[in-house]
Amino acid sequence: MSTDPYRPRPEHRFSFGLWTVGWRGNDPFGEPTRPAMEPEHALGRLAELGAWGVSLHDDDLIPFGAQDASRGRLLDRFRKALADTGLAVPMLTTNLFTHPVFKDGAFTANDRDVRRFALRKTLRNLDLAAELGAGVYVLWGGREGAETPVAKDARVALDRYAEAVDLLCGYVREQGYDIRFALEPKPNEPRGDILLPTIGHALAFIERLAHPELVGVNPEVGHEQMAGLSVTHGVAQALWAGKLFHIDLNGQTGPRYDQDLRFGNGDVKAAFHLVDLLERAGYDGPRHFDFKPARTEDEHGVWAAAAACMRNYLIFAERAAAFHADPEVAAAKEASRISALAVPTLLPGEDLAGLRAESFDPESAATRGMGYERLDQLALDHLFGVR
Ligand SMILES: [Mn+2]
Repeated sequence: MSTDPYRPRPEHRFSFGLWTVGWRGNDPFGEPTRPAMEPEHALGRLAELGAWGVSLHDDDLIPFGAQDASRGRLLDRFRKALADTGLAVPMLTTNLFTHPVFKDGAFTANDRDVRRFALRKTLRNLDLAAELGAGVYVLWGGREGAETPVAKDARVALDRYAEAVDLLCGYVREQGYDIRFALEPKPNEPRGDILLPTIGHALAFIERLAHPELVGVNPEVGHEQMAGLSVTHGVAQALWAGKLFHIDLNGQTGPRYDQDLRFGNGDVKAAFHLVDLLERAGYDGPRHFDFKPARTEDEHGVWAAAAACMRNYLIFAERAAAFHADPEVAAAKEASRISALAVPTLLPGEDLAGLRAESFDPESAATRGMGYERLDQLALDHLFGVR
């Protein structure tokens, strides 16, 4: 029995995209720096490291355009590796971005036959998701966008986007699949501008669908930060709306290209507060890492990065728990009136007439300090491990 408190175990529900540890390091300026990795090898190493699940795009396992016979062989090998390792498959998704046919989008491509092909590709992979027991199906529309406003009327593109999601929800209901969809927002890259760019856009879109109960979000840490937004506020709103179906944990340093750093690299403070939020909210979905091990690394570096994602999550969770358990923090929270925010502004039995009749001295109220500087430093002291 290991005594390392940061050792990941399956009950932590850590999962990894097959495309993350399998990323070969190719970027827009350089060729791959690592050889291809067999999915079975990836599953074996992930299970050894303490991961619980693995997620995948259809094309991660079965090359685009593969014949039925080779598809069957690859799936058999994958099913055997799942049985051998005990890994779950909590999430599947469709690759609707790599092949040049998707250069103008998939569900929102101007070419109708491309849209119909994208639907067929997704329906086929939904059947596999159901067979593998995936409860979440992620829709990342990386190519659903444009480089110029003349390319498409975004209002019409959203009609087609909603039509596609409605058709997929209808299919899942008709088949009786226990699958929910999770939209993954991203502001840009690979398109100049992508539709549903933030968590907020996606949440608003969902409410206009035929089956909003079947659709939630899959926020990615770096994607919100690319838009210069607070990922904790965005994820908190998704939780508030009952829509956090899945999450992509990684790292990013501010608005720039999509870095997909390992979780804990990049904005450490935001990562710490995000874990605190997820743990306090009782989020019980997959803790999924969508990162790219730096292309400077060989395979040892890949596994070091994967292990570090899980280790960092557990460190943040432990540090956050220590922060909340600290009596000095409790006193500081009281001084900051943190719990007072949970008291309704108008209590039951009170009315607006009573509220309007109250007297209040804004000059004296304005002199009260909030104490956030002290509270924030206490959080940092815990994060730094000096308390
Ligand atoms: Mn990303």
